[in-house]
Amino acid sequence: MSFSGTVLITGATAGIGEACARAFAAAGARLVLTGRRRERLQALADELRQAHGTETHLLAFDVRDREAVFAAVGGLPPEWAAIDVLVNNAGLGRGMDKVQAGDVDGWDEMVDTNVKGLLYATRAVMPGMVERGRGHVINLGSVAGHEVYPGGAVYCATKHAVGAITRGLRMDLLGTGVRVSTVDPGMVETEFSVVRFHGDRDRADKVYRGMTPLTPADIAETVLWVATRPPHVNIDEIIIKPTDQASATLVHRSETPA
Ligand code: NDP
Ligand code: 8X3
Repeated sequence: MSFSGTVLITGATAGIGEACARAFAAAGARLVLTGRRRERLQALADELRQAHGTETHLLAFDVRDREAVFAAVGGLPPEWAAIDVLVNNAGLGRGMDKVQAGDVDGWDEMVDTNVKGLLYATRAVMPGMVERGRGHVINLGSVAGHEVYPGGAVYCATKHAVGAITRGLRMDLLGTGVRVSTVDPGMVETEFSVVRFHGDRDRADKVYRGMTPLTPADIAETVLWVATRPPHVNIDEIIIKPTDQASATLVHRSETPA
């Protein structure tokens, strides 16, 4: 698959966003890479330049910071301002406590990042796409946007919101030529579970024990495929799960986790 446009990826410092950067770079894209950890953005940019000659522009900001998002996108130099694809990937889960014992700071983090951050990035990029009469917003939803599981009420609510925003945005953009899609993975082994469990690597490892999860590259390949359909084709949503996962809670494991 080849792609010659400019792609802005939120959360390109790890996991699925980083894999999307690699996939789009290999396909020939120019990349605006964003995330809070600037040194990781720089290392990725260096790697992609060496591997594919990829041109990159780096923006380190927190998607929860509304002013920072609008300043970063609004301040793009003219040669980087025309974004063809926005990959709204930055996101996280925090904890798996029951609501009645929930960590309220974690709720704020999830809602502010997964819902409000996604909206800020979309609002900042969208006017240019509408003006040019083309563009593509690809959101990272989740199986958690289709199902709910114990201890996941707030995370699942944010991903249900991503689904609602995706569908509403597609209606709002009807007739503009701008496409809107969501790619909704099940279990993908990234830093997601380490972040969810506040750095508890052993607990994070247990999430994937005895089963074969998806890789970030599996999802990146799907995102690239969605972006490279002909302009008259809009892939609305794709749910992609490991073969070992039948639902958010039903996972086949070859051994019982300790
Ligand atoms: P990772 O933790 O590996 O990566 C998350 C990325 O999001 C990092 O690049 C991080 O960058 C960025 N990010 C988080 N918070 C912020 C913030 N406030 N501002 C800017 N960037 C931020 O997780 P994944 O790659 O797994 O997750 C990517 C997306 O995929 C998320 O939306 C997640 O909900 C979704 N998803 C993940 C699944 C999984 O099983 N892993 C399954 C389904 C969906 P930095 O910390 O440098 O800012
Ligand atoms: C992340 C995967 O199953 O924890 O969206 O919801 S899950």
